[in-house]
Amino acid sequence: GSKYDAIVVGVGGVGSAVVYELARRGKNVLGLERYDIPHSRGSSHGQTRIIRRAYHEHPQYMAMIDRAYDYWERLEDECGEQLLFKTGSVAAGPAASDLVSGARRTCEVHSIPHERIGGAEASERFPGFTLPEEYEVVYQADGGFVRPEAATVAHVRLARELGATVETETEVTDWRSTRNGVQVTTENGRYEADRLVVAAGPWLGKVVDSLASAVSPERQVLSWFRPKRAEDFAPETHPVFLVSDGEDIHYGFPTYGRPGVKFGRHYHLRERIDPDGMDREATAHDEAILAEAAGRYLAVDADEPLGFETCIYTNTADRDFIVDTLPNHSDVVVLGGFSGHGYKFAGVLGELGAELASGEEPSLDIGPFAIGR
Ligand code: PYC
Repeated sequence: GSKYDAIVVGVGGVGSAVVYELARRGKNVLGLERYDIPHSRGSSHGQTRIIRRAYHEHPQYMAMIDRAYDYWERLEDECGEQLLFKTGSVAAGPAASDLVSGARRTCEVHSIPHERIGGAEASERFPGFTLPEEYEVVYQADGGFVRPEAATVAHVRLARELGATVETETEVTDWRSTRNGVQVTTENGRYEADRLVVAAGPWLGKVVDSLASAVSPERQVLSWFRPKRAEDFAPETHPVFLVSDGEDIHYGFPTYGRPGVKFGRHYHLRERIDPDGMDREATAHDEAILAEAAGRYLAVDADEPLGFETCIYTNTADRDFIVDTLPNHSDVVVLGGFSGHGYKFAGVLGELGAELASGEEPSLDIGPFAIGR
């Protein structure tokens, strides 16, 4: 068949953005997706993902977060749908916790407007919370959530309108570098391109053997709980939140896209899994630990969960991303290892992937995300 400028392996949260950004640059692009658009076996389902400026992880994400907000607003204009909801974000916990001290530090270093309030005051202002009184809370008004499934669908629709080809239910079984590009083998045939972009989420270590030990897929369980008073969890009323107990971080959202309050535990049980063999049912143990924590922090019926979903984090050793070309394969771009905090950047990662796959200088410093860091 014809030779593409680029083939993108994985058309999920990030891969769909790469396909769209390549199509916007006028490239002849093929996206290969093993499941459907969207699907719920990877890391970009469950209706909502947090976006926040109070980035406790590291100030190195700040340039990227500014770009992420710009990206979501642009994509909303292009697809005609609301994808970003600013609800405000809360980081709560002991003042000395990495979460709260990191959120505070990032806001101070980057002059981000924020408020510091106590746990009792936060629970008064946002009555969905039942936070410990002695907790410190960093509230930042620009925080909110984005809609992963809707954005994946929008990226693919817009990319197709620009001439991109996206094949679904098509598993990549092999790829190799050739003298003048790459050859990709699927169950349905072989394709050639100048460049390859791998955005395979938790399957990254399977698609790129040399990265198998750099990434560790982790089983993550999401839960939905019935609020005691629905109005306390409307997106106009309740912020997205992360709460540290000094050790673990829990997080959640106002009600959107599905009944109830979505709640999870960041680095849930630290279970390393095979994305093809993972148990996708929530166990009694999953349910018990999520219900206990939800009951601790939120005005919800913790004893009667409304439902669960499993999802996958793809963790690197330092929890920072991988955005790079493969050593000795400058025509192979890798985007992955988002370690449970990447989705908010999906569009920016799409831009960076498209730049690398077009031989352009990346528009942000990707040094911290180098494979060999
Ligand atoms: O990146 O904000 C985030 C987040 C919250 C829970 C998991 N990731």
